[in-house]
Amino acid sequence: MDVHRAGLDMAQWRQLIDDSCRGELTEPIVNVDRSLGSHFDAIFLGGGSAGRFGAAVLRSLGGRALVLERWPFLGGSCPHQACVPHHLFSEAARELDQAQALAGRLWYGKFDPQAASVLELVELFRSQRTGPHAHMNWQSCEQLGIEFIVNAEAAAVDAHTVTAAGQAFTARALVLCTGSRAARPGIAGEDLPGVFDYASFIEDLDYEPARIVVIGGSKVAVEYASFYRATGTPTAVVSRGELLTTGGPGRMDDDLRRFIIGGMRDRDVELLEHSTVTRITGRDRVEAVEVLTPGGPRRLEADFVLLATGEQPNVESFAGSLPVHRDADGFVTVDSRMRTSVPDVYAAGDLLGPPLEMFKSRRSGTTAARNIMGVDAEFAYADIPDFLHTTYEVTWAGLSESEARRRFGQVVTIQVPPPDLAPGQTPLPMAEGSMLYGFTRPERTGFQKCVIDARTRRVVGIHHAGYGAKDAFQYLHYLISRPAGLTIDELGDMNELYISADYFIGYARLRSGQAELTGM
Ligand code: COM
Repeated sequence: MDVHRAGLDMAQWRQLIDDSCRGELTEPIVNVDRSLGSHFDAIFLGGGSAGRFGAAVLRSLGGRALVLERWPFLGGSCPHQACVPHHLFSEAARELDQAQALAGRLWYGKFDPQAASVLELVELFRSQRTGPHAHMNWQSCEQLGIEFIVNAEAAAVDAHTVTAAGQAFTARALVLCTGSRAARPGIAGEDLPGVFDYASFIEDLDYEPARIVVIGGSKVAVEYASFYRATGTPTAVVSRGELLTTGGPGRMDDDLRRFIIGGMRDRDVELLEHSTVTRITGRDRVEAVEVLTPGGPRRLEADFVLLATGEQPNVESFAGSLPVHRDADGFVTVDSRMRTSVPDVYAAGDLLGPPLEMFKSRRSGTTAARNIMGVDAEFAYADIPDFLHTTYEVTWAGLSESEARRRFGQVVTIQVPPPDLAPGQTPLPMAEGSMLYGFTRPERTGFQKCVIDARTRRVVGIHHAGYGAKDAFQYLHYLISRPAGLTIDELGDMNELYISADYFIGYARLRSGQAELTGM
């Protein structure tokens, strides 16, 4: 179907995408300016964030880009199975958490777990997800002028040639951005009905889970377990190591981690750390998960299991034709300009492995585009701002306290609640988003910490659990990572919009005049 210059509106895009997702429209949807031929400056193999943003920037720089995507929409897994549903569920988790905590108080009625349905939220997402999809296609077409073919399998023939929709297209450079998918851990019984990963959970769930086991110890495990439990469904997490230590201990501040893991325990999420799943059992559907825990074997009854055990790269469309170097987990390796080991072949997005975050996908795509267009650009993503959701929004950037102490020795922290008060002894950090908890359940208002190198007075780490601070971290991370850094004195000189979700500015001001910094 040729849609070039058809000027499809949002409703028409929704219709096309819906028809394709239902399998009623199987032909490729082609938005290519045929008058310009079939040669491009770059072809992006994959139309997720990396491909879409890369193509837009390549076009801004005067180049011609083609994006090829097997799904009928651009934007990739984010709006289909990953970030967007996750955010919907996390917002629901936060609302439900409050409804449970305040049940019978203020305007909250008795909490009715029967009324909070996992299935209903999944169905809501499924029924409406083509809205964002349509926006991606409409914006790419009408505002960004990106040429693309969606709803079509594509394959790399060599470093300059790709086939899609029964045709060959050539380019000066190829950008591989085919993404990743949930890895299967190889546990006996993992193919039973009722065993899902984050994608099949969205696609296939057709019953209301009554007992849930989540397998894994990383963000996905913690986030989905928090959501399931917030609906009132009994939920257990089985993790081989300590939760949230993926990427090495010290990646997340210990006090922040304790606050959020403790918060999950308080909300009756059963956490089995240092435990291994030996098998998943059941007949027509999963019935139990057998686990070896430090205290001996356990059998966890479950009618729903979520595998949250990592990702594997999608390499099928190029692995046979392009011998790009890959790491031990199969992810494509690139240099700081996103160049693979094969000349003129770049890679971007989740195909590069963790962190599987939006900023990395988009920026790696645009870095590749700039280099292809002769603009020298590098992108290092080792130092990142990061976040996750439990029933809280948890955000951090820079160094944990322990890592800062290791590197700088003399470190000062500003922490709320302060180390000498237990959560519950103070309603602080009561703030935007946690006022109701401040006056009803003070132990639930959140946690925050600012880590300062005492010698240079520079802020080297910021950590937050609460609501509404994530936005600030995008900018704070930039400020603290600049070569000049950000001193506590400069932070204390900013203008806070009281009572903002984090206290960093006000608390920095309380200490900024000190010649010899002390913590609080
Ligand atoms: C966001 C998708 S859901 S993209 O990054 O805008 O392409």
